[in-house]
Amino acid sequence: MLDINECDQNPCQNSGTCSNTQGSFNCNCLSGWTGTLCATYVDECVVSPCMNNATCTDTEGAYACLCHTKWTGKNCSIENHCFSSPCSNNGTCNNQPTGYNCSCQRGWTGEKCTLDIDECNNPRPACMNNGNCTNTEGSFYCECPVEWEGDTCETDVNECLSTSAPCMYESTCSNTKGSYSCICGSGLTGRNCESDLDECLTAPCLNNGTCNNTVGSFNCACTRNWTGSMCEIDLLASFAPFSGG
Ligand SMILES: [Ca+2]
Ligand SMILES: [Ca+2]
Ligand SMILES: [Ca+2]
Repeated sequence: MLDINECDQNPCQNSGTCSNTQGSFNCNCLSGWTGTLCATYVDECVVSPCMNNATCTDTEGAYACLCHTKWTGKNCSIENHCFSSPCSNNGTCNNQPTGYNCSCQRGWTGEKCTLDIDECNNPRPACMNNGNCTNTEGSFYCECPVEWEGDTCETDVNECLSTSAPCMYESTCSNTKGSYSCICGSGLTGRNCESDLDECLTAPCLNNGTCNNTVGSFNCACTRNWTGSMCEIDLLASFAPFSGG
């Protein structure tokens, strides 16, 4: 016997799926629709799924419950212990079957997040690198040593980039973690190359020349017949061939 494939005519409505059978066909309806051809709309609210006097709103293929404040969950069947917003200082309330608990924001503790955490009294100091810690309600702040900066004094200050660069007389500045060092030019010494090196202490002037110390250098006042930066040149020897005889 010859079977007609009714599905060729798309008999199922509202996006129902058609399957052909011997002598007939079936429609498999999307949720929210029923009937042989999926032509009948189902109102999910008819069966009153929303509990505790909630308002039911029928939607296509589903429903939504608008719960009263003391109830929660898809069907408003779960008691909402968070309805009075019991967690302070922007803490998050977590509803539980027999009560609630609070997830507190940073800086707060206690059952209802009402207690300040004293960050300055922690075993691990809140301010790094010997910063001075001051506790405040819900937070804290640090006063950092000059070598460090940032909320918790965690960042090294690059002293070499400061407008008042510490290394003097154009000596080379090298930043380090928590400090800096200066590489002094010749004739200078001290942490910031601020001190002149007294070269005269090493008696650099030869042949009874007099040493004059200067900032960053020195010079020699030579005795008669000697010259050169260290009085090392004998004028008589140099010019002897040309001097009168
Ligand atoms: Ca605090
Ligand atoms: Ca530094
Ligand atoms: Ca000098």
